[in-house]
Parts: sequence; C-alpha cells; structure tokens
Amino acid sequence: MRSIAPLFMLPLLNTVRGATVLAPAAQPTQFITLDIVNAPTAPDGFTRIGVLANGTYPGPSIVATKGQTLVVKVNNKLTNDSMRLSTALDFDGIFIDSDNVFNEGSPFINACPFGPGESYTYTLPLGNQTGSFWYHSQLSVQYADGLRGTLIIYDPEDPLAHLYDVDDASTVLTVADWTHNTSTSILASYLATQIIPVSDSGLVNGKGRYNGGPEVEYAAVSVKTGKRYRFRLINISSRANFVVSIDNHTMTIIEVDGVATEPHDVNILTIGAGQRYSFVLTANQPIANYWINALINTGSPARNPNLNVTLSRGILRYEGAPEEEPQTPMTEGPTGADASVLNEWELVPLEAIPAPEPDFNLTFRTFMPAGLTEWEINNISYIPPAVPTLLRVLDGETQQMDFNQTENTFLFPAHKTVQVEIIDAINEGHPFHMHGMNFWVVKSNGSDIINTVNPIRRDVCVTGTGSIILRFRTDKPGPWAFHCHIFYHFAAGLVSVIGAGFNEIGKTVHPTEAWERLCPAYDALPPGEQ
Ligand SMILES: *[C@@H]1O[C@H](CO)[C@@H](O)[C@H](O)[C@H]1NC(C)=O
Ligand SMILES: *[C@@H]1O[C@H](CO)[C@@H](O)[C@H](O)[C@H]1NC(C)=O
Ligand SMILES: *[C@@H]1O[C@H](CO)[C@@H](O)[C@H](O)[C@H]1NC(C)=O
Ligand SMILES: *[C@@H]1O[C@H](CO)[C@@H](O)[C@H](O)[C@H]1NC(C)=O
Ligand SMILES: *[C@@H]1O[C@H](CO)[C@@H](O)[C@H](O)[C@H]1NC(C)=O
Ligand SMILES: *[C@@H]1O[C@H](CO)[C@@H](O)[C@H](O)[C@H]1NC(C)=O
Ligand SMILES: *[C@@H]1O[C@H](CO)[C@@H](O)[C@H](O)[C@H]1NC(C)=O
Ligand SMILES: *[C@@H]1O[C@H](CO)[C@@H](O)[C@H](O)[C@H]1NC(C)=O
Ligand SMILES: *[C@@H]1O[C@H](CO)[C@@H](O)[C@H](O)[C@H]1NC(C)=O
Ligand SMILES: *[C@@H]1O[C@H](CO)[C@@H](O)[C@H](O)[C@H]1NC(C)=O
Ligand SMILES: *[C@@H]1O[C@H](CO)[C@@H](O)[C@H](O)[C@H]1NC(C)=O
Ligand SMILES: [Cu+2]
Repeated sequence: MRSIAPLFMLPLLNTVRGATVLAPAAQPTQFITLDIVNAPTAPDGFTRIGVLANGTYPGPSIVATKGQTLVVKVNNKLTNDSMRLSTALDFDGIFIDSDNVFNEGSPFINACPFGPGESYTYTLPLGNQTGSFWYHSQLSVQYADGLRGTLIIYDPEDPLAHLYDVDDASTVLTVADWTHNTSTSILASYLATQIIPVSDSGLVNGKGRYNGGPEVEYAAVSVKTGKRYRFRLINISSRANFVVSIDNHTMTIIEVDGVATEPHDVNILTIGAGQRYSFVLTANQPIANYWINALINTGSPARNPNLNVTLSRGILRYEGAPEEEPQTPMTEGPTGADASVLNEWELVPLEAIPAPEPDFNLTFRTFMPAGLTEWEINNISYIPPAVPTLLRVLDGETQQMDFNQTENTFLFPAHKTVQVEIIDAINEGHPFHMHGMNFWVVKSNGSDIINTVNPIRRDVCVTGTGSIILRFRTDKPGPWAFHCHIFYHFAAGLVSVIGAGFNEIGKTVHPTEAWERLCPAYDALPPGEQ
C-alpha cells in the first residue's frame, strides 16, 4: 500500500485571486487543501450562489512539478440544498496506477461521494506526467455550479522549452460555459424536456458578458513584443465546445491533453469539453490590443436571450498598448480561405508510440431515442449501481455476469489492447473521456486515415457521424470510467466502464480505511444531503 505520510509542508506563496504560485524548488510531496463552499460569484456580472473551491470561480489553480505527489485534502463545507450537497472530485487526465484506483474519484464506479461536513484526501503520484490538466466535481452535473479549476504540471526539463520564453500562471487560458440557474434545476429541466438549457454566457479566464448584463471587464493577457508564450488552453465547459482564435496571430500547438506534439500551426481551433491544448504564440505584431475570440457553441441562442456568442472573448494586450478594448470588430475569427483549422489527425506526438494491434474490438453506437432523455451506448443507458463497481470487484464480483446490463461495464483480461469504434448516429460531437490513462486516436472524426504508426494520444476525443477509433491498454487492473464529458449527457446515461483485469484486483488494490468509510457514510445520509 502506498504511504501518504507527510514529508514536508510546502509553503504556498503569493495567493492572489485564486492563483497559487509555488516556491520554485519542488518538494516531493505537495499538500493542497480545497474547501468546497457555497458562496456568491459573478463571473459575467450576474451574482449567484455557486459550488466553489475556496470560494472562487474558477477554483484555485493547482501548480505542480513533474515527479511530485499531490495530496489534496477536500473539505466539504456545502450548506445550500438547492444544489448537490455531496461532492467527489476528478483530476482530469491524471494517470492513476492500479494500486491507487480507489483515489480515482468517479462516483459509483471507483468511490462513493462524501457529504457535508466530511473530508476526503486524494493522493496522486504524478509520475512522469507533465502538461495541462484540470479538476472538477464528478458528481452529477455539479461542476456546472463552478467547482472546476486548472492543474498544471510543469516540467523543469521540458523538451519543448526551446520553443517558448514564458510559461506561467499568466498564460493559462480557460474557456467555460456559465449559467445563472443552478445545475440541479437545469438537469431537471433537461430530463423533463430533452433540451439542455442554453448557457447564459461563455467565459474566458472566468470573465464574460451576457446580453443586457453589465460590461464586465474582459480578462486580458499581457505579452511583450518579441517574446514567445506557451498558452495552455483548457476547456472546462460542462456542455459547450468553443472555437478559439486570436486576431492576427498564429497558434503553434505543442501539447494535447498532456502529450507533447511536434509544433503544428493553426489560426483557429475547436476545443471540446475536457480537452486541453498548449500553443506557442509569438508576440510579433504591432503593439496593440487584440481579441481572443472564444466563440461558444452551445445550442441555439434563440432558446436563451441572455446568450450572445460574440460576447465570449478575452484580450491579448501588448505591453505599451492602452488599457482598453481592441478597436477592431468582435468577429468569430478567421473564416473561409483565411482559416487554418486544427485537424486532429494532423497532430504528431513528439514521441511516437505505435498503437498495438487490438486483442478485442468494441463498437459503441451512441443514440438518444425519440421521446426519451436517455443517452444510450448500444441501446443501453447507464444507471449507476448502488454499490460502486470497485467495491464489488474487491468483494469478488469479477465476472461479466456480475454486472447488470445498465452498468455498461465491459470486462477484459489485464495486459490486452482494446479497440473501440464510436459511431455518433446524429453527429452530436460527444467528447469521450477516459479516466486514469490515455488512448491512441487511430482514426479521428472527419478523416478516413487510419494511423497506427504514430497516432496522437490523448484522453478526450470528440465523436461525429464520421466515427472515431480509439485503442487503449488494460494494463492497470481496475474499473475506469469512459464517458461523454458533456455532463448533461453523462447524467443522462452516456457512460461506460472499462473493467480491466478484475480477477487480478485483489493482488494490486488495497484501499485505505478512509476510502472504506465513504460508502457507509454516504448511504447513511438523508437523500437531500447526497
Ligand atoms: C484554500 O483555502 C484554505 C483555507 O483558507 C487554505 O488553507 C488553502 O491553502 C487554500 N487552497 C489553495 C490551493 O489556495
Ligand atoms: C441557495 O442557492 C440558491 C440558488 O443559487 C439561492 O437562490 C439561495 O438564496 C441560496 N440560499 C442561501 C441561504 O444562500
Ligand atoms: C519515468 O521515466 C523514466 C525514464 O523514462 C522511467 O525509467 C520510469 O519508469 C518512469 N516512471 C514512471 C512512474 O512512469
Ligand atoms: C432559469 O430559471 C428560470 C426560473 O425557473 C427560468 O424561467 C429560465 O428559463 C431559466 N433559464 C434557463 C436558461 O434555463
Ligand atoms: C468546450 O467544449 C464544449 C463541449 O464539447 C464545446 O461546446 C465548446 O465549444 C468548447 N469550448 C471551446 C472554447 O472550444
Ligand atoms: C490585424 O490584421 C488586419 C488585416 O489582416 C488589419 O486590418 C488589422 O489592423 C490588424 N490588427 C491590428 C491591431 O494591427
Ligand atoms: C451581441 O453583442 C454584440 C456586441 O455588443 C451586439 O452588436 C449584438 O447585437 C449582440 N447580439 C445579439 C443577438 O443580441
Ligand atoms: C479488430 O478489428 C480490426 C480492424 O479494425 C481487425 O484487423 C482485427 O482482426 C480485429 N480483432 C479482433 C480480435 O477481432
Ligand atoms: C438501437 O439503437 C440504434 C441506434 O444506434 C437505433 O437505430 C435503434 O432503433 C435502437 N433500437 C432500439 C430497439 O431501440
Ligand atoms: C438492470 O438492467 C435492466 C435492463 O437490462 C434494467 O431494467 C434494470 O433497471 C437494471 N437494474 C438496476 C438495479 O439498475
Ligand atoms: C464528423 O465528421 C463528419 C465528416 O466525416 C462531419 O460531417 C461532422 O460534422 C463531424 N462531426 C463533428 C462533431 O465534428
Ligand atoms: Cu455527449
């Protein structure tokens, strides 16, 4: 079992507006506390009560260094029962080893959520991972109420370091959808009508505007002529995808979901919920203010008069430019022949790892039958089991027949390669996310190219009618959530569980007492506090 004995208390310096900057020398273990509270927040000028880490939206940035172990103590201090009172966190994209699979917070798959007044400490050894990640509530659609923040793992020996001069808290760019109503009321309305209510605004670094709202000052990122900046663009949306561009500037992509890539130039890119890109921007234009266009793509604005997709934007400000908005029109970015779009299949990982030949093939057809608010994989909509998958596997339920059809749980022996083709019947564009590991994208939507030689590896891939083909390994015994990252679809059942080497789990997984206590405590809560 992994030891979580405290080694050092790391001093946290300069806590400014939710941004935590660490002392430069990395300690082997970094202790982080997040207090989950109900507090007012007004990212687009409309004040509402949110579910917030340390009272801010986005939550504090977690800043780590390669090789560290993060010990994240989460204190549930929620009080407002108009939103979910329990919680559970997912650290999106962080690899989890089999022996630590109980610290993968997925409710009813890996753990039970925890209620108000309770705490849980996630221990996350980061191993060799570096790049751009984030954390969010994984319970129902709770993260739409604000419980989301970035997690960046810096690499002191970054092989891409020669490509940029600046990479710090100022170059992290988040895009998100935002709603004035609670996630609970939106989910209820969705389940009753089959229509996800449209967001009120799109946010860039936690700032945005809605029609008729106050002119909230847009988030401005400052750059200095001649320097090269590594921007880390993270889509922390609960529903919307975004189309991002920066007027008059090229974006050179160098990282996708924590995987370093060969530099790849584009001037406009679409980013789905949960996805991340690092791109280098060279400040080589005249000193001025430029729009960062983050067009929010979230259903018809006709269904919510507050939403104005044009108002979802930020500012790139050169040092020496006046502190004002750009003089140029608010556009949706390059179009037609001026647009050089990002095609996922053109991305080349810096380190090529061929996709192994599959031992098993799966086909997922995603579908929502007419008249039902129920997303299905192969005609089955996921229903979370009362007892989490991992708990039952540890109790000896290790055969396929131990899992009800509605658990969409697919068992494979350990140390095999699985290929899954996902066919999205109605071109919904589901960003499919794998927990605990990444996958090879052998085929992207929109291309017929099958690449098994040096395909991009990532942990969120967007589906479409053109189908996607992914491959992953079952080297880590455990249940791994594999689901759509549009959390309203997630809540409506677009979830599967990859069961890797369940018969070996007793040898590798030895959960802590704190984890064992989660389910009895959760089950004892009155439904209103769950
Ligand atoms: C969150 O707030 C708690 C209590 O004030 C504090 O101890 C902790 O350092 C904060 N966490 C971060 C990451 O800023
Ligand atoms: C609880 O949250 C709801 C929804 O945001 C809000 O209307 C209500 O005033 C909050 N209650 C308290 C006591 O803050
Ligand atoms: C990290 O990388 C080194 C060198 O490639 C390798 O020896 C080691 O096993 C890796 N560690 C983990 C935890 O993956
Ligand atoms: C927010 O809730 C109010 C009151 O229930 C409702 O009238 C409105 O349509 C909701 N807005 C959205 C975007 O769902
Ligand atoms: C974030 O992802 C959502 C869901 O896929 C998408 O609708 C939205 O446009 C994305 N945002 C950006 C800025 O790409
Ligand atoms: C950006 O380029 C366009 C022409 O492509 C030009 O009209 C505009 O003035 C430039 N913007 C700035 C701020 O220089
Ligand atoms: C959106 O905002 C822009 C800029 O303020 C404005 O010109 C436009 O009319 C608005 N669109 C809608 C549909 O209200
Ligand atoms: C899986 O599908 C591939 C084609 O994509 C095929 O070459 C392979 O033989 C299949 N493997 C199994 C085990 O069915
Ligand atoms: C099963 O799902 C497919 C779409 O993948 C759909 O065409 C078919 O009608 C569904 N069958 C049933 C019995 O619902
Ligand atoms: C088990 O699956 C069946 C459909 O195969 C479904 O009707 C039933 O509700 C499921 N039971 C539970 C406890 O989820
Ligand atoms: C998927 O690719 C097809 C073309 O093969 C395209 O028509 C469709 O719009 C794409 N879907 C998404 C969600 O990008
Ligand atoms: Cu979806």
